[in-house]
Amino acid sequence: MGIGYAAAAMWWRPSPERRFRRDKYADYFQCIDRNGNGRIDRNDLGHYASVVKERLGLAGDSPELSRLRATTQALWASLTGPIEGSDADSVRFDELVGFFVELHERAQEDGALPRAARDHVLATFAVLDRDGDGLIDVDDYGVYLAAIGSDADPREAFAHLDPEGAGRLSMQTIEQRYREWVSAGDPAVGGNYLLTGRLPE
Ligand SMILES: [Ca+2]
Ligand SMILES: [Ca+2]
Repeated sequence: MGIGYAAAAMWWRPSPERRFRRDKYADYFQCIDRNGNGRIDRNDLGHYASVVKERLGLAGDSPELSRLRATTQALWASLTGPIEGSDADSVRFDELVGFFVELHERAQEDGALPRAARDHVLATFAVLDRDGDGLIDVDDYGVYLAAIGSDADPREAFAHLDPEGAGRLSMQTIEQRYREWVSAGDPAVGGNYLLTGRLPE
């Protein structure tokens, strides 16, 4: 009985670090659920691709647009693939939070990013790296933020990811920032900005 009570108290009153992580995951969900129907599915990622297409004036038959469609599709698959839900074609809020909580716990245990996290970070990197040259600059990042509907200032957010001012982020740096994004409970950590460009409210 005492254990049940303690578990319930923990659920209702999570530590500030846990609450902060959960709020981050929630903000990310809200950003990628572009049509706000409480599920992440193909339509949301299709919306992402159309915003980028319009913003950059990409022609319907351009290689940039094909690449964009392929990378957003892979990003969607990286989230729906490892999450077993009642409906394999979409991801609910609680499923996505569960996914990140598990990544966090597994990374705490053995320090390595689980396979599912690696797929998600690779897919995110490919979406960010529009020209496929293996580096992300502030313009790439700004396009991503606009397309997920984040109101963050890209320069300000980028500075948190790139404190030394190199101007470009490699896959290795993005992976490091992704680990921070998943696990940091301290708002001062730069990686908190990675997926949404901002701290949760
Ligand atoms: Ca949706
Ligand atoms: Ca690039």
